Amino acid sequence: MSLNQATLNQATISQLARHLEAAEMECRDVVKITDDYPDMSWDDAYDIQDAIRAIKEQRGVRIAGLKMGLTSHAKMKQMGVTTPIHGFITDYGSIADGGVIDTASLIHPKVEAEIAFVTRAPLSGPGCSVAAVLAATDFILPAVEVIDSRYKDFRFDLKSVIADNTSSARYVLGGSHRNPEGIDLKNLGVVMYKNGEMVAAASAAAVLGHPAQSVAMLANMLGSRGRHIPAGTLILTGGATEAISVAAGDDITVRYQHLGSVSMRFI
Ligand code: 0L1
Ligand code: MG
Repeated sequence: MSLNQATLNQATISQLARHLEAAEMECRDVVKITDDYPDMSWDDAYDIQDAIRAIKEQRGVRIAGLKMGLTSHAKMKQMGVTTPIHGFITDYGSIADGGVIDTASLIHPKVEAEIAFVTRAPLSGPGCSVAAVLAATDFILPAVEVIDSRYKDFRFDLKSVIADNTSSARYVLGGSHRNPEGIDLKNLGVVMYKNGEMVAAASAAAVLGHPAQSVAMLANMLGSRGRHIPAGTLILTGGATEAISVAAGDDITVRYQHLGSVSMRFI
């Protein structure tokens, strides 16, 4: 049996999806699921994430886009992994730029400064490249992702966090968008301020060397599961900065070279 082959049966996949989705909706933490299912495979982990997506869609939630996680080499090294992971974002996760985020609806939120892409043509892998992504990009825009692992103290392994939809919770998109042509996306600077103080700074190159590489990798990872990125998809490419913990009372502003700024307040 290949290491990636599913080991969990459908009933267990469904039960674990309900367990993690309920933890998100009820805003309570749980222990990582690999404690009870140490042999679960990568396919099992993505199957649980897909089952969570199906539960939400049945409830009327609209899937607003896709996300890549653990795309910075620093974060991959910290986690001891070499592969980024992917998940989805929802309509209810969207917060307006300058808006308010209620920490009572989250467990232990952290913010990450990201670059978002919107595609105008489908992308598929294997073999998807940065050039293909840039040719298929409608526009890019600044984004902040609010991650909120459902696992106690953010303690998890990679399979558990894939199943938990890569800690996806909220996101704020900036109001200005740009065609990437003519922008040195690779060297685009990003600075994050918390309550007026600079807490993180990065170049977009922190995201796999170039944020379009993150989209290419997403297309290639989806390709291995027989899927693709449709035209018109919003994609969060992963944190350029490290994830910064936030609590009620915190104001976050991120300034992006060429793309303006994004801000939010936590209550
Ligand atoms: O969006 C992300 O990079 C988060 C991926 C999951 C790991 C975490 O919760 O830190
Ligand atoms: Mg992220």
